[in-house]
Amino acid sequence: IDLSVTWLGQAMPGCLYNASGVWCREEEELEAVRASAAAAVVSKSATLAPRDGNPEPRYCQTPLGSINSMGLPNRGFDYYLDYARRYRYGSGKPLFLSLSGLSLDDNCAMLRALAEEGLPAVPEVNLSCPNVPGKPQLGYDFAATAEALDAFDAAYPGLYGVKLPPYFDPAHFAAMAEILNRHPRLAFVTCINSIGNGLVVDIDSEAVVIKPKDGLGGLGGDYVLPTALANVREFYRLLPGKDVVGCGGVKSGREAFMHILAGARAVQVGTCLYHEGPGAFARISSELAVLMRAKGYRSLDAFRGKLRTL
Ligand code: RRO
Repeated sequence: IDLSVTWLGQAMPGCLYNASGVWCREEEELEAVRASAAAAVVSKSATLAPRDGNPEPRYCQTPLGSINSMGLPNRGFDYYLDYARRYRYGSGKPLFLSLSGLSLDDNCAMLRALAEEGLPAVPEVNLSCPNVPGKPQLGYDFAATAEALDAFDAAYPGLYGVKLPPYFDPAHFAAMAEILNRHPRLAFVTCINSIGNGLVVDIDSEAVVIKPKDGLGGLGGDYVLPTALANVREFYRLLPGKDVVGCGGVKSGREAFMHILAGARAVQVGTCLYHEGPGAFARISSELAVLMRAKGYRSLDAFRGKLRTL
């Protein structure tokens, strides 16, 4: 069974890697992902300056997934740029740098700095951080997204991607696709970030489970799988010539298979990785291979995007 993927002109040894934010804030974590059965590595969303993030508790596991309001804790752009300078690209595992500037100027400054280095690292600009108090998600403001993508094109001469929030209406899929399709160097979209501003309630304490934003936070895990699949499938159809990276609710080979069937080129693991650690990549890969063998598929190309309708 061949789990390899050709993407961005490169052969990757598999299709799975970490979702940005999980196991990727410190160099040791990034290196643990690279050393695992993951096929690529993406770093924690960076701001220009380092940030401590929101007060704790700011992450909570539940029986159906997770809720977080981390608030963009990260080492600052220069830390991840320095990691990118020293990254072992020869391992065949692409490095993605997630960028989440607090302003359009900050995002463009990071993109220009990355471009000046001429590194093979690929930016994934985060248009969907739900957890900085007072900062709406860019991806829900279509005019601001259009303006941002024009500025990214001017700031960065290479291929790049964006991390999108979940959308819930066909009119929104169509409107966002029309904007994204104006940008040929926008090579991929990652769908989805967490479903923003959910509320988990603990009956025993009669309280919320995380401190920031009076308990509101981004949902991941089982809660989000159908929403993630809908976003992958819709953007796979609406963005010809671009790739879709699936993210949301992957905890076994079965969900990875579903994302690829819906059109995903590669698949990220978030909540499950947070709890299981980088050993999750070898487990999910072998489960995917077993499922493919049972179905008679020898490569991911054999079933990618082939989800049937009734
Ligand atoms: O750091 C966070 O709170 C965070 C970010 Br930047 C994001 O994009 N998605 C998320 O669930 N949490």
